[in-house]
Amino acid sequence: MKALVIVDLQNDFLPGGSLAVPEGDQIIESINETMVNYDLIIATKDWHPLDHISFASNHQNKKVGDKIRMNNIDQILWPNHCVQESFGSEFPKSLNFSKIKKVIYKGQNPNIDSYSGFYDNFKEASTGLTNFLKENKVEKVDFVGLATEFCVKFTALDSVREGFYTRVITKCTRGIDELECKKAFEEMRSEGIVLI
Ligand code: VGL
Ligand code: ZN
Repeated sequence: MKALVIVDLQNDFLPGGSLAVPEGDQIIESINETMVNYDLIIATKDWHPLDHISFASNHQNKKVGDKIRMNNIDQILWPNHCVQESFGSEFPKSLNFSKIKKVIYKGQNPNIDSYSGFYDNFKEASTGLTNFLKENKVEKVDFVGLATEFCVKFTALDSVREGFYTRVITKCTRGIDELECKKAFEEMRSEGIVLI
């Protein structure tokens, strides 16, 4: 079985959203078109409570973009985004989301961020994505979505570590920073992810 995982394609990550990825909207049509090639389509959603640790608004004297050290890991502070049940957390209307069989939520724990769709940033809590893929006899997983150098990268890296044949469809991803995206693609390739 071959699955497509759409990473964090949510209004807040699109132009006009609170944490907009440049050109994030330009991948939606190609994602809709490629859906016909898969047995199973899954989406991840960033799904934060209002008091989430990654929001600069929850830290005194800190601003968006600042880095803090929390529980031995670096945390970048973001604008409020993908708050549970908000418009910003929804799929864009133009995405053919009726084809999505399962939504995997991440980032619900207020004290820890979760870039990967498989595990939180401590590598402790699992989202259930591995089990869902295995229950459905999936061996091959292709990834698309936002943002290349954060959630797409960390999700794809966990996928290959979990033993899935893992590919990233580069034209169906967009990132925040061009140089960081280049580095992210190199890291993914060096870890055994196939870039197409
Ligand atoms: C993401 C920053 C914060 C992402 C999520 O989906 O790449 N980036 N939360
Ligand atoms: Zn987030």
